[in-house]
Amino acid sequence: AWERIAIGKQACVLRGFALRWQQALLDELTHITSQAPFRHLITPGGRHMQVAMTNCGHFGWYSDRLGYRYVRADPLSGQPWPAMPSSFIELAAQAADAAALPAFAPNACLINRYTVGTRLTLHQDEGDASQPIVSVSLGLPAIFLWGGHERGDATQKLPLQHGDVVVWGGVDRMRYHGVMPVKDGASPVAHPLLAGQRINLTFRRAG
Ligand code: MD5
Ligand code: FE
Repeated sequence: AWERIAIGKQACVLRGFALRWQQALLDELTHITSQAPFRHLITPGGRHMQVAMTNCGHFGWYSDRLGYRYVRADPLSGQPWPAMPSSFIELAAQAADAAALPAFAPNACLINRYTVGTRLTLHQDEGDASQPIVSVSLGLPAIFLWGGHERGDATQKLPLQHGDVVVWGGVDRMRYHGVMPVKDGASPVAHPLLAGQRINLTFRRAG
């Protein structure tokens, strides 16, 4: 059972929506991260990101001294990113349908790993704003910071738990957002990928 909570004109939280897929997601994540391991990317300013990242799908989000961009191959291996599993595509498409932002066909999935203490500072996502973003939370809970269209706008604190899915589209797609430092706790699910960690899948249309 899941529940839909509106958080904007074209944004909502689907509480528990991903629980039905959790076993498939974790099995696929084990495979993906064996091919394309988590790594700390470098910002254009030369700093290591606290969040460790990898990708699957036709395009992967990447950052180095040259800037942010989507790339077709993993610079670590020179190989294309692992394919996006059908369970990922299905979950993202069904979540977008449930959020009334239908016909979502993601070709990029950024996989973020937060260990205890890791945060993501307030930022705006670049990219094709005509397409929604679907975000899946697994493992440790986190507090999502949700702002407005200006960096200085007030932020709302939104608790996200294992299995929650958030969908952003249309007028809400370019709002500032971030993640508060992840707190220690027992992961709600026993799995090596989730012990003391939060994993977030961010589905987008790129390229
Ligand atoms: C996370 N990741 O929990 C979040 C989930 C990122 C990132 O922010 O850039 O990897 S995705 C949150 C998001 C995306 C697009 C728009 C909005 C939020 N929004 O308008 O609030 O690791
Ligand atoms: Fe973001």
